Amino acid sequence: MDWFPFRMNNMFSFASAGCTHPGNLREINQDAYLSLPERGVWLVADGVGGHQRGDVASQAIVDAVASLSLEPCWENPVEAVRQRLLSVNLELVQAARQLGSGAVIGSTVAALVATGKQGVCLWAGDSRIYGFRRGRLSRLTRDHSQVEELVARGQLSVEEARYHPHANVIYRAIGQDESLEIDALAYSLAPGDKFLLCTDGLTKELYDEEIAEILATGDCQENCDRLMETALKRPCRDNLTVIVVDVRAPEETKTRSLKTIKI
Ligand SMILES: [Mn+2]
Repeated sequence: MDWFPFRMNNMFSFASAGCTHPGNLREINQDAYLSLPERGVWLVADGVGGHQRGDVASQAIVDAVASLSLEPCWENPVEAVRQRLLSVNLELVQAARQLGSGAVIGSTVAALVATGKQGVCLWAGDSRIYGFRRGRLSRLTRDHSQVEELVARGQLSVEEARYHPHANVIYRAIGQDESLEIDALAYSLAPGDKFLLCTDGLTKELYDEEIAEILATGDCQENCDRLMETALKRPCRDNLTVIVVDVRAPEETKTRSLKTIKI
């Protein structure tokens, strides 16, 4: 578990834990993730299934955003991450073009950027971010998938979407097209909040109610371990990746100790 009590541009401090696994069937893991709790940035990426080089795409996203941490400060962290995602998109589109015949080197992305009092979700594809506050789990992202569209139009139930033969079909991903729209959603942060970032490998195995029950007790490391263990006891035909973030009030201990100092 990574724990960073001191923040640079954040009003909160964060602990986070992440894990990725190929699952019970696949040999290659095309998922990747990045945790930068000292910067308030986390992301999961899921290499687009059915295409070769999905692992290259998800790792390229991780590397592009990770390289940001070399910069001493970010004026606008959300924009900094968004720009990296847009440029890695162009790089992947160009790399695929060199392979020819409509090749795609693609990956989903779901990124959480904490800045000031807000957590901002940026995403493309069907990897998800959930918020967990006072026992309630809320999905913050909306999948860019065919089945999610059908659910939104009332043509499929959530349960039908889960087992639909086209459940894996996404219409947006990094590396899919030169023009890329990255969805964004801002969520106000509060001490005690948790966030879960995950690829669809997790949500194919666990219902939201089960996820909520696991997040209800323990810290981010325990939550991350239990989510992985529970999913891996099931068929788990896909790769799966989980990051759990705990939001804490900033520098609580430091303030308390300063108050007791007497000269
Ligand atoms: Mn997947």
